[in-house]
Amino acid sequence: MIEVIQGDITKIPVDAIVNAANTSLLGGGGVDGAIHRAGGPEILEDCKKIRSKQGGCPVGTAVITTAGKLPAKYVIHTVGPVWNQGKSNEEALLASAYLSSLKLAVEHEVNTIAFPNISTGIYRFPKQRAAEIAMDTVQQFLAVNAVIEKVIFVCFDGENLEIYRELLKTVR
Ligand code: AR6
Repeated sequence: MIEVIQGDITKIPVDAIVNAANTSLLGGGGVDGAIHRAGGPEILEDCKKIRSKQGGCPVGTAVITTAGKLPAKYVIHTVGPVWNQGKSNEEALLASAYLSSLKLAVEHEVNTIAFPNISTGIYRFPKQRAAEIAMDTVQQFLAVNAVIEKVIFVCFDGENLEIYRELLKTVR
């Protein structure tokens, strides 16, 4: 089941929320900043442990940490591509960010997961195309995977909300 809502992802009581992080895993602005601020220092502690093991998180991949003080159980940190006029394999990398997050969620028996609109803020990926990729990737995954029961797309801005609401009509 796919839901679309408008809101702040740090407030959503699901098994896992996804963070639009960067390769350093050390935090940043946008939704990344909001998650670390609201979740407290435990999240960064976990990120640093992962960094010392694997040296960061490549674009299109994902890692999982505690959610600290957030109502979620886990934060899945994924790194979307920086938009470069479509010249740097951005579409495949964005799909990979969603898919890697979903696979990691299943490994941790996550039944409910919330995604922000990865790469559509500071990384400037065109919102319509990003939403199509997100919706397609999630839909295809849910069709063959029974562990994840609910995926919530949490839109922060009204433009993304409208785009996702329109797309959701086409998947029903
Ligand atoms: N809840 C849900 N969505 C949010 C929230 C929130 N609290 N805050 C912002 N958004 P961005 P990116 C939306 O810029 O483009 C960071 O510095 C926002 O409106 O957070 O993937 C990282 O460290 C937009 O639709 O992520 C990276 O360096 C979406 O979240 C870089 O930004 C993604 O915007 C990643 O850039």
